[in-house]
Amino acid sequence: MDPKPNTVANARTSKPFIPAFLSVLLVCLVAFMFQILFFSPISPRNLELPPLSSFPTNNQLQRVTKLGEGLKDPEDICFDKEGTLYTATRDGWIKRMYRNGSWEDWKMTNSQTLLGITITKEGDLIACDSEEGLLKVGKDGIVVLASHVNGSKIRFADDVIEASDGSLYFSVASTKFDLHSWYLDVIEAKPHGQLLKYDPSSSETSILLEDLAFANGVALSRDQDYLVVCETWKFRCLKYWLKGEDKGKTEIFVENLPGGPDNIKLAPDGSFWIALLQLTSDGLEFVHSSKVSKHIIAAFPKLIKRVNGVFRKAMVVNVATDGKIIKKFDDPEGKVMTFVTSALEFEDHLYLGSLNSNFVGKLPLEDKISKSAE
Ligand SMILES: [Ca+2]
Repeated sequence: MDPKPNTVANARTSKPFIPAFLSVLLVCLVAFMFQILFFSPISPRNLELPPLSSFPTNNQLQRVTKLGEGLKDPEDICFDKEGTLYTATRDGWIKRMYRNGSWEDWKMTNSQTLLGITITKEGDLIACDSEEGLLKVGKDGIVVLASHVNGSKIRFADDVIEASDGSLYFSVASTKFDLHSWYLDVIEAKPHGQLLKYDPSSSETSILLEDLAFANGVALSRDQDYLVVCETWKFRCLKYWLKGEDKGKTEIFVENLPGGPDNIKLAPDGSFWIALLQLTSDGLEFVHSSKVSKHIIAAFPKLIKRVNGVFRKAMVVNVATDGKIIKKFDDPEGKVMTFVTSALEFEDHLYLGSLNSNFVGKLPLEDKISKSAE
């Protein structure tokens, strides 16, 4: 038997197979890309990421004690005048913790999309429902305060604060994407956010600012002369003047933050605590400068989870009124907390909300505790 003729024959018959195979592969690839680009939910722009932070990394957020273990994604927290802590959880409850540490399931809202909350001077709780708008939760039940603005449905209400005149200032993160696809707004990197005002005397809602880059946390300055609104994927917060000669004008409050600002809270000393989302996993920064990558990621939800860094770390910063970062606290490996969305200072402790923790974190602010002991 001579194997050579067979080998030659095989080689002859396999030759046309290679170009045919490559053509099929190429057609499949083109069809795949066409499918992804044509049906893509996003129309992306490139996103400039902030420079690396000069603040050293620490493990401060790994020192938290866990309050109310079993809570489902307590995104935001607030306190009433008596020092009772409130949080809205993903299962629709507004829950509260009394000073003695006991928890109560206070009100069932039947909403799985609650985000920012605040307590009014009347003692009602105002909640942002990212599907319904602005809710008032009080002794008399639950009322939708604002569901439309300029004839359009309010989508993705994110955070709210009450001014001393009773006005409610609140953010709309995105008029295009919903809570469950929030990361698409980040990778699309086009501004769809708004800052709104609800006037209780007229029950009217108006638009103060548009074209914000995922409008997120809102906070009032200590004198209530300006409002700060966070733009998550621009890594900055804006100052919107409410009083004085600059009333109605906007300027940058802080930029190049080492993460995307989520909720912002006024601290007792007049500075602000801001929770920073780690929007990109280490090594995947290139995704934000490649439109093709963005389309591919938008087509595969599992890839979104891989690129998004919020489930891997946590970070909060304390920012002075001049926009300088005073302190930064991290959980760099996400050992105890990830996806921290809120940091609220109350009686020398920082209370931390998260969209990926089943508790509220409580961190002692050692410098303040030792000062009050002096
Ligand atoms: Ca938020």
